[in-house]
Amino acid sequence: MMRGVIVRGRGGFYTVRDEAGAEYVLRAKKKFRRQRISPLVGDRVLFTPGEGKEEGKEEDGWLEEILPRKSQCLRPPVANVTMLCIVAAPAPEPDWMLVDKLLIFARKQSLRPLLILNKCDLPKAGETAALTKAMYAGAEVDVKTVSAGIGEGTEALKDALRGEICCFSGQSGVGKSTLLNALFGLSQETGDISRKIQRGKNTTRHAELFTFGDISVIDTPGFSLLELDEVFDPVLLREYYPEFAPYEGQCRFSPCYHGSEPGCAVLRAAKEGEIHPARLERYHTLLTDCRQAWRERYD
Ligand SMILES: Nc1nc2c(ncn2[C@@H]2O[C@H](COP(=O)(O)OP(=O)(O)OP(=O)(O)O)[C@@H](O)[C@H]2O)c(=O)[nH]1
Ligand SMILES: [Mg+2]
Ligand SMILES: [Zn+2]
Repeated sequence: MMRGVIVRGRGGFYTVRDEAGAEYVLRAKKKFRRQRISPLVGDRVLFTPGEGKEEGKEEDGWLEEILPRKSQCLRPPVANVTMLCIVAAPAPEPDWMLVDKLLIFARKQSLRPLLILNKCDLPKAGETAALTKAMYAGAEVDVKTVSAGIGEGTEALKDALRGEICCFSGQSGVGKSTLLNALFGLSQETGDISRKIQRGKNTTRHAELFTFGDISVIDTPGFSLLELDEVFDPVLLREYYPEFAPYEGQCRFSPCYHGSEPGCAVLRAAKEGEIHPARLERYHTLLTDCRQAWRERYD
C-alpha cells in the first residue's frame, strides 16, 4: 500500500497525492460507508493504486485506510488543518457573526485562527479595518490586511502561513480563490459578486488542497450559515472569548454567564469600553441560542 493525502473529492472519487507529488484517482472501500466515515480533503490515507489499462481493462485504485485525524471540520469539510484563515472584505458586507462563530470553532478544534481582510484597495477598506481591529483587539487573533487585486500584503501573509495547513473559509465573494491565485500563481476560477448574487451560487464548488513548499492551503466554497456543531453547556461559551479572561472570577455570581447578571465584571468592562459592544452583543445572541439548544438537548 502507498501513502498520500486527499487533495480533492468528486462524485465518489478521491484524488490522492503521494509524497513524490504524483496523483491517483481512487474509489473508497465500502467499509467507510458502513462505518459512516466520509473521506475528507486533507485526510492522510493508505491506498492501492489502480492497475491502469492492461489488456483493455482499467482497474480502479482503492482508498484503503484513513489515518487518524488531527482535526476535523464539517463546514467546510476538511481534515488535519492546523490554521483556520477567516477571510472577510469590505464587500460583500461582512457577516461578523459568521466570523465570531468561525473563531469559536477554531478554538474548539485547537486551530490557529487568522483573520484576513482582503480587498484593502477598495475605498471602504479603511473603515472596515478600523472596525475589525476595534472589535477583535482582545480576541487573540492576528489580523492581516491584504489586497489580492493589487498584491498588497501578500508576502507578509505568506509568511504567516508557513509551516501550517491552512483552510481558507468565509463568505462567498470575499476573494478566497483570487487571494490563493495571487499568493501561489494558481489559476482557479473566480467570480464577481453581482453574478454570484444573481446566480446565488459559489464560484468554488469543492474543497481543494494545494501544497507549496512548507505551506499547504485548502480553498473552499464560501458559506454564510454556520451552526456551532455540537450542543454544549452554555457556561463554556465564555471560554472562547479571550477578551473576557481578565475579568473571570470577578463577577458577583459564580458561575456567571456574563449575560445580564447583576455585578457582572464583563458587562462592566464593556460599559467602560474595554470590550467592544458589538462583539458582546453577538456573544449574547449566541448565548441565547446555546442555552436553548442545551435545554432541548434531550427532546
Ligand atoms: N477590488 C478587489 N476585488 C477583489 C479582490 N480579491 C478578489 N476580488 C474580486 O472579488 C470577487 C470574488 O472573488 P473570488 O475569489 O471568486 O471569491 P471567493 O471567496 O473565492 O468566492 P467563492 O468561491 O464563491 O466562495 C471577484 O470578482 C474578484 O475579482 C481584491 O483584493 N480587490
Ligand atoms: Mg472561491
Ligand atoms: Zn459575568
